[in-house]
Amino acid sequence: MLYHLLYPFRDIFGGFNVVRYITFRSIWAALFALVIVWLLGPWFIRKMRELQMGQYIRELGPESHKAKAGTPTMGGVLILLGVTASTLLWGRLDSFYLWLCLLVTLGCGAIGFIDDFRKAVQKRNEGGLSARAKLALLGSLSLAAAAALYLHPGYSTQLSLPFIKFVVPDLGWGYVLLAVFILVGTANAVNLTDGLDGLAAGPVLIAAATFLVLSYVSGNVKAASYLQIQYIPGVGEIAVFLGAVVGAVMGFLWYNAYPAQVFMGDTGSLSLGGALGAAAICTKHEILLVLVGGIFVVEAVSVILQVGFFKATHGKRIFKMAPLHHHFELMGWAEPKVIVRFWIIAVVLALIAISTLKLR
Ligand code: 57M
Repeated sequence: MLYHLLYPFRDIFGGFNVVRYITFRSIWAALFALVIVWLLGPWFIRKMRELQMGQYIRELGPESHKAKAGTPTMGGVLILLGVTASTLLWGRLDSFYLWLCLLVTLGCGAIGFIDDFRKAVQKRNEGGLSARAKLALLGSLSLAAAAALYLHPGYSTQLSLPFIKFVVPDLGWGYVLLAVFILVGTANAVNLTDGLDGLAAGPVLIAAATFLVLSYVSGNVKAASYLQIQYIPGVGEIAVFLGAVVGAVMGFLWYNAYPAQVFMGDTGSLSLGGALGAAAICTKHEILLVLVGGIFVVEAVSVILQVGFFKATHGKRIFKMAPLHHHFELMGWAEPKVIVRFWIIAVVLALIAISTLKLR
């Protein structure tokens, strides 16, 4: 909004010219979102305690998790507030990609909120939306977003492959199906990862920062042609949205760091997963998301393998418990050790992903 308010007056006051730059607005979007979440955090946590919107803990979980019962949840509301306010303030409101990312994030957040709210009201972990209802809602939202992208003039249905420069298969309408799979898959994978303090927030922050860089270069004609990646006019603007995500998640992590004072709930995990999926498809770095979000992929695959093996063998397990973070906990690693090691792996994966821009 500031862009539209200040830029027209750059001839009267030269300083207003600065709002032209995506880099400047991305940094301030991050700082603004961080301050909002950081300032509202204590009030929100107090309010959720008063309303008794606390977490219910599953019986079969690791013993150490029982002490977390009653921790305020739905911190995702705070994250969404920070992301939305900051994106609207610092973003260009005539950007299609910016609106697409923001609406997917808010839509996934709304689905998560219904789930969290029902669990909180019914005061049990199984009281939320059924898995099927959640999947149907996420699928419909993703289909709407994918169709909007498909119909957007100039948006290509070609798939960029990391390491390979000259093979860019055109998926045509099949791209819509791929985009739905990516959006639903990422939202669910981040949700599964969100089982230890800061375990989802850390890698989301790292992945959003990585996509911030990728969106900037994909939307910059010189950088894109230098790196020989697809140039997507206008996509650079989602760097501002991703700046807001980075800032809001940092502000949230302040309170979600071990020992957590608040959990993000499905409101947070589904919306942040949706945000990363949307960023990956808008920037045409769909396949690279597997690397950037490698932690989420491994967590989701651990669940698929565990459940599949469990069913096939009538009760045998590959891991001590799935998702994977529970396996390490049950091996005796302290919770902060699992969390920080997963963060380190997320940073390594992000660095490798960025380096693939030159490995072509
Ligand atoms: C939700 N939610 C956390 C919190 C957070 C198919 C199956 C593998 C599904 C999976 C599942 O339901 N996963 C998705 C994970 C829960 O956190 C809440 O949920 C929100 C995210 N959706 O924001 O509101 C618990 O996680 C802990 N937590 C923290 N710190 C945080 O910052 O400590 C969360 C955030 C919280 C808290 O304890 O209560 C969750 O794990 O429930 N199911 C599972 O994950 C279960 N796995 C399982 O049953 N595995 C079996 C199967 C696959 C054969 C096995 O391996 O034997 C585990 N869930 C729990 N304990 N709690 C089992 C053990």
